[in-house]
Amino acid sequence: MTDQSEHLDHLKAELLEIALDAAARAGAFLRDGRPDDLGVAATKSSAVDVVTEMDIASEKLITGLLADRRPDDGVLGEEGADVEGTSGVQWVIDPIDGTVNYLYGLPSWAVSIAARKDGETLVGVVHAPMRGETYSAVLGQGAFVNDLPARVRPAPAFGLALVGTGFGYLAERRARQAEVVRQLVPEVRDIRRGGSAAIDLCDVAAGRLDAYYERGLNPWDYAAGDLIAREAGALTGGRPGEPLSTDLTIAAPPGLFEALQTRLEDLGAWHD
Ligand code: LIP
Repeated sequence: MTDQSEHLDHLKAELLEIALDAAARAGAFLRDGRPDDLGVAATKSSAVDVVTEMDIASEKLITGLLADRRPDDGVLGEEGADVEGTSGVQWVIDPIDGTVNYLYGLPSWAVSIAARKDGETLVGVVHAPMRGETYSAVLGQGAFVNDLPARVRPAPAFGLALVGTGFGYLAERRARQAEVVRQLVPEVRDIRRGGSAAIDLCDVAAGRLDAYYERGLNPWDYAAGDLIAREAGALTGGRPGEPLSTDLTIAAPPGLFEALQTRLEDLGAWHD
């Protein structure tokens, strides 16, 4: 092993340990400290795009830990964290993915933390406290659910696929997304809408969904789950020939990924 690859492996191990620690601390804070009277602290793109005091507090907890452990890193967080950094490492954080679920007391929410080096995701952690599960991956080293290896379900026929998706916060986009899913639902086994992209991507990784797609996600929604899904054997991407992005995020095992990507292109799932 060269010195460079040894250094990279050491960096990956350090970033994983920090991501797991930060996600666990934020997850315990969110699970145990959720106020009974939790309300909406602010809205963003629309009246239903909400932020709670716990989103903000969770991001502050995570960024504080990162600043202590790796002060020269960059940070991008959903609730405003935006630090350039000088180390080449950037943390991408969703302090609560599934905020509306958390607000309503539904269990499907997670803390999502990814670490990128020069634009490539090296480490992804998605911690789902109400499931008692932590999904993790290190580039080139596989994906795990807690301590067990995660592997995608073998690709089924298109008509037997259980497909996850989600909807944005703007009424016009939701109407368009509903039109896409209206055409898709009779063509597949069924649709699931869990409310957390990070968990949906990890469910593909764990074989609990055959596929997932969504338009309108932000990097903090998919950064960690994308790596976890890929390390579990999924293909991820957007429109044909494009990486996943806000335009369109798709994850599925080979064989199903291509069929779903083609169908979504035909349905215009990549535009409002
Ligand atoms: C959510 C995503 C979900 C999407 C929601 C929302 P948030 O992220 O995880 O897949 O359908 O509209 O964007 O806002 O809870 O961090």
